Amino acid sequence: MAFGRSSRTKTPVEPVTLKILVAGGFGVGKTTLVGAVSEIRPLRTEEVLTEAGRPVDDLHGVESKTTTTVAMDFGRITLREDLVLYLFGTPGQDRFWFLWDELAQGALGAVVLADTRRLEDSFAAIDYFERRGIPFTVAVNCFEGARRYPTDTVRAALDLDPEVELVMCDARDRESVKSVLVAVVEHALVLADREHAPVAT
Ligand SMILES: Nc1nc2c(ncn2[C@@H]2O[C@H](COP(=O)(O)OP(=O)(O)O)[C@@H](O)[C@H]2O)c(=O)[nH]1
Ligand SMILES: [Mg+2]
Repeated sequence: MAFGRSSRTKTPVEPVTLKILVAGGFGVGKTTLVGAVSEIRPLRTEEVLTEAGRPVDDLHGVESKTTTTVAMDFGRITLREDLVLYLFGTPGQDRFWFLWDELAQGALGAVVLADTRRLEDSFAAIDYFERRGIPFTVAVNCFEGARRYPTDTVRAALDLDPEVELVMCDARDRESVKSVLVAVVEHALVLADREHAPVAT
């Protein structure tokens, strides 16, 4: 097929696709986060959804949670026309940990969601990514009714390395989640760049 120069310039670029994991304890908001930004109907094994089609402001956090994700959440978001993220929510239940290694294959980075009322629920995910050298960003899902803490306090409680970013978010809010994802991608790319940079002599 012959294309003139002008038609070639109009050919859309194939977007780069990146894989991002979404982890954190049970009820921390992983399914909510993926659902808030996904352009495709999130694929879930839980079909009795509480959050879909229901006003978000009548929810009261974990207390209103009636379903759980058995396998995983999957979603897609186009951050820019040339950059598409595939989101994979990690299974929240301990007995599905064996799926993580499979999911982590080829992931650029991860979001670890945390709830300040139950920070310890995020330790396992943080340990997991630290041990495997997968870049991650911690996003505190600010549930209403949960006390707000200064980021330094949360960082100390999670024992985060100085280079790990910690951001605040609302997992129900598209723009908020988008900025978390941008932070994750930027952080992971900086680390990847550093790893591949020629060693200074
Ligand atoms: N108030 C409030 N509720 C939230 C927020 N994020 C999630 N939820 C609710 O908390 C419950 C657990 O969230 P879910 O996404 O299922 O958690 P997961 O187990 O990590 O997938 C659901 O009922 C959500 O609607 C939030 O930022 N604020
Ligand atoms: Mg879930």
